[in-house]
Amino acid sequence: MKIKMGWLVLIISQSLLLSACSFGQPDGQQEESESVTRPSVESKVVAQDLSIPWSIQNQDNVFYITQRTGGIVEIMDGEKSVVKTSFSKPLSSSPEAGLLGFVLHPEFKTNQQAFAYYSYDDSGDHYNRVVALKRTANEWTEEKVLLDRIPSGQFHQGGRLEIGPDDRLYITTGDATRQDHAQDLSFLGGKILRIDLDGGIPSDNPFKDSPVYSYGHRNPQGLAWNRDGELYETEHGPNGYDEVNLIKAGNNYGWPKITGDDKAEGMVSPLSNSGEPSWAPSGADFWKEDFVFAALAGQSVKRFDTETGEVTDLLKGFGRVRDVLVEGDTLYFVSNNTDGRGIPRENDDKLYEVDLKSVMNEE
Ligand SMILES: [Ca+2]
Repeated sequence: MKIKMGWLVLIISQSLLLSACSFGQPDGQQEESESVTRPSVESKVVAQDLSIPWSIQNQDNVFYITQRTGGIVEIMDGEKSVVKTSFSKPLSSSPEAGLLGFVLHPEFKTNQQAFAYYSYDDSGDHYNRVVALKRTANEWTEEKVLLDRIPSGQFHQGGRLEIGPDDRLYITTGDATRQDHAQDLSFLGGKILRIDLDGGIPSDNPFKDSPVYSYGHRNPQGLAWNRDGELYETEHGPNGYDEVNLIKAGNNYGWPKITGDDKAEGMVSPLSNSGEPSWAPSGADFWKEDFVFAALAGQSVKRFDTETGEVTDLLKGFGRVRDVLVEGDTLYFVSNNTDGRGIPRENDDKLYEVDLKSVMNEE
């Protein structure tokens, strides 16, 4: 189905205040109440009626957005179509699970390949896997499983995929609520993994014959490299204490031994943490020197100033935000109000576009 979309400027004439109950103890979700408030900046709606959108890619003026419930939304010239994903296992419907990360192959234009991270159920147990996909005429078809049996649990799936400046595939995995996995190099949970695009283990990985790049993570969510090729990450902490980390090969980021500003020998503390309030950070990107990231519980796009170490709100008032993409001075982001923990507005969820220079002028 194709839906013609014009450029819409979202105007909410009055702010609505609503309440939502909190949902048990899922990840970083301790919002006591949520409010639907006026957007803090002017924006354009690029696409709407998305079903729990998770990850944004853009190449040659086509957006590719995964939906956690399956399918990849393609948006070109304001036309939206949902392209079916054909996987070898049925998607898990656990909270936070499903079709998560997605990244196009660097040679996508010629080989039509991409990579995806999804959760599935198998004989009563739950796992995540990383697969290579191919875009055929009518669907995205799974071609090869690159990494399998990544632990999945009730919460903390990880799931972000990014291709680094070194043309390797980086993968974030959650501890799947089994905390001790994060410190155990023999488990794939609670890690940042790094593999070759064909699924092989790079010979310069920090641990021999292991995809583990860094460990001691609880639920890492966003990855982005700055202009110097340094890797920054966002991570969900326990009841607040969400983190921004500078990731280096072989480092131990401390979970579950240390959180917040705690220090311990052989472990790396975050560059910044949220303290008690929860950001529930997710996808990330760089705009110039600033690390920009989505916040779910924090209902905003946040900016980590790499010089001062300060985290501030870049924009808010759109509800929960799952992923961001920066292209030049333009920020794209997807809301996540249909994920069962937010308050969906009319035609949610949406892909928004914002001019970052105007945002900075308004500050
Ligand atoms: Ca940590």
